[in-house]
Amino acid sequence: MPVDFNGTWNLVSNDNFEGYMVALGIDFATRKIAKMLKPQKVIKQDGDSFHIHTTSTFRDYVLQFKIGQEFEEDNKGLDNRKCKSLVTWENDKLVCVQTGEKKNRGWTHWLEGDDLHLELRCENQVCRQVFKRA
Ligand code: VLZ
Repeated sequence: MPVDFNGTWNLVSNDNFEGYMVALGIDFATRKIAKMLKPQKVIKQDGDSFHIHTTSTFRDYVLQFKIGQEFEEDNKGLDNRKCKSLVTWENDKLVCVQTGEKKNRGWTHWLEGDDLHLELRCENQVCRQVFKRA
């Protein structure tokens, strides 16, 4: 049985989002706004299909994928760079590799107790986010 990520999750901590955004080339003005945000994630998981909606007062981002099926991701409203993304299970972690212009780009989701964790990686920067159930 895979882990169940279904639910609505509110950001409670956000370590080095600034470094992650700098690595992505997000401009100063956008970073100033973005780092104040407390995004919410709505995750819908049905078998191997996922729908992750990250919402905030500033911008929204929607990601839909199936485990093991590579897809083109446009990162619209983030850095707007296209990449090829592939999400797989690594034990109980959901691991995404985003292949493109930026080295070492990807993210990992996992559950720890009642918390949802997200590690966002780009080049030599790692951002660590923790979410609690809404
Ligand atoms: O999450 O890739 O859950 O896509 C932040 C929106 C969205 C706020 C961050 C605006 C998306 C930021 C992180 C403006 C620069 C992400 C994946 C894993 C799903």
